[in-house]
Amino acid sequence: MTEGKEQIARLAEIMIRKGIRNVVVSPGSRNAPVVILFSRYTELKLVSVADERSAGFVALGMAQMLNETVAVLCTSGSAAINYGPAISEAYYQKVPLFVITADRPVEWIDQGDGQTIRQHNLFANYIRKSYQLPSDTQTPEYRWYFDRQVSEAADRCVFPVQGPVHVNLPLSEPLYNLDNTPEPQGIRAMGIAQGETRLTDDQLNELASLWNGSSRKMVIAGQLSPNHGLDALVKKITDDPSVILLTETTSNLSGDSHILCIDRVIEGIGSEMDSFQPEILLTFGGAIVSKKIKALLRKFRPAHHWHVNPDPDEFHLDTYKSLTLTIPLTTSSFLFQFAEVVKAATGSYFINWASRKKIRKERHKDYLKQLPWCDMKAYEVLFNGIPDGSHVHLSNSTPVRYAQLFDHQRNFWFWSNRGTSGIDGCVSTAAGSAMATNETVTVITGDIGFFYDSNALWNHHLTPNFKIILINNGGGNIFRILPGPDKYPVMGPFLETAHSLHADGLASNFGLGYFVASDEKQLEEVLQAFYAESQRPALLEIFTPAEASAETLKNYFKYLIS
Ligand SMILES: Cc1ncc(C[n+]2csc(CCOP(=O)(O)OP(=O)(O)O)c2C)c(N)n1
Ligand SMILES: [Mg+2]
Repeated sequence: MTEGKEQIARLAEIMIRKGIRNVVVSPGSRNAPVVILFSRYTELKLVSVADERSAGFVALGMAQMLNETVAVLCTSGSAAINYGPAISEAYYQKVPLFVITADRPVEWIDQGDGQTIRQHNLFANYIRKSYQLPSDTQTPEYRWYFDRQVSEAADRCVFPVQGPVHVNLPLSEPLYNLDNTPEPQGIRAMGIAQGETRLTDDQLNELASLWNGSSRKMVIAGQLSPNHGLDALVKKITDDPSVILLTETTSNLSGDSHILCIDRVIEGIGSEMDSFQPEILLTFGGAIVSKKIKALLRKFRPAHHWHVNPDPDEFHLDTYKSLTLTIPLTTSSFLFQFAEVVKAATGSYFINWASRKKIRKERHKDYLKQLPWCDMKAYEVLFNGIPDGSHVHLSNSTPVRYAQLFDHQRNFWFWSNRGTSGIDGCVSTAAGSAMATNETVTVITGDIGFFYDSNALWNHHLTPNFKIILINNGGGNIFRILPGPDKYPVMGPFLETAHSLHADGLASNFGLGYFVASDEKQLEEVLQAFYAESQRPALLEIFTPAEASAETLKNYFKYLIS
């Protein structure tokens, strides 16, 4: 047997050829040889995050911001399972993660060795594909197999759609005899040709004829990464009196004519659907936050619903129970083709929506004038005070919902873990994002989400452009807002999980600048100092009253329709 771990060097070289530059590493013995050999490659930047759950989300945030594959690397056993939450988020949000888990050779699984579990295909339901690599590359056959598997794994992170891929890497002992690791010879990294799918002319003409002949068309843009540059294409299709475009902050589309605050506009619309029901619904992008629009369109179904989605794992994604056609193209590829054939129609459909939007905007403004100190008031101040051009991560649960109630005429880029809507990695994801850019990255989080993911702070790589805004309303306020839970006495301890924790101790333990506000005036004053902190990451804790916050939001929707 030759010495060293030649396969690790092969793995590193293929990853580099595939453009993987960042590896988020969690400590362990089985993966130690990988860490040691990877560190010899200047092309690979290793980032250390001890907690694998947080590490997975840090990598997710980096991958999103860089728009490229980021690797994570951990040891064997339960360490690997801790990647689960980030992997499922990356899967549903289509973010490329290259997940490397070190393992024992297959003959040693379930034989009483410590820190050993069945790792092969561990993330079966939430992975583009899993690869079990050979435990050595000593024969030409194994080298051929190894290179092929790793090449395919890296390509599957980005093709046909982006997502997480798992590479299980068995390593035999000795683990630390690495100095004689030979230079890998004859690496064969296969590639994949770039291409785009197009609709046939017949199919395109059929869609154009339906579209151009209809006077009521609705477009809903789901979550889109800020890197997409779709505004101009979208405008070509929506600049039309018979078309209305509904977006959310997380769609990252800009334009004054869109309906951005969906819930505000559609509240109470059911009885007037004659003027608002679309005949054709066109959707693209990822998750939609608004539960109200889903409920509305499931009830008042359009005659045609076309969903643009190239992901074969989500073949007929029928969110509105009205799907008639899946268009298996990327959003830009479809819009590019479609923009060539659409013609503006006449009609009052856009005007109907625009007038309703205007009326509701006035109601919104009136309501805000008389707001007491509460979560909604804090959001109003924040969205006026966060610096222009910032990246804003909206945590689950209510931060991402409050953000949909404001108009955001200012220039923000929005991110949110809406793949699985978990509260378990929102701060870590934003931390990873901030590491990958020089721009300001703010995460707005609730208290339960913050304390849940407090290991996000346990990280030597946190950057001073990273700003955490914590809305501490003493528990999961969402459970006071949702209709239902508040009727039951167990709501407080078991759902809201009410508490009186403060974050100052955590901030000081992890070396963050700490700022605090407990009313509107303090918040306005402190924001500037908070954003001026340039030496270290900063945490702004905003204390808000639980009961008033929930009541204000519930009353907001009543006020809109009164
Ligand atoms: C991993 C995970 N566990 C549980 C939930 C269910 N959940 C949704 S919101 C929430 C409470 C969030 O509270 P907080 O972060 O304080 O936000 P608030 O509702 O007060 O704004 C919980 C437990 C979840 N989304 N993800
Ligand atoms: Mg809370």
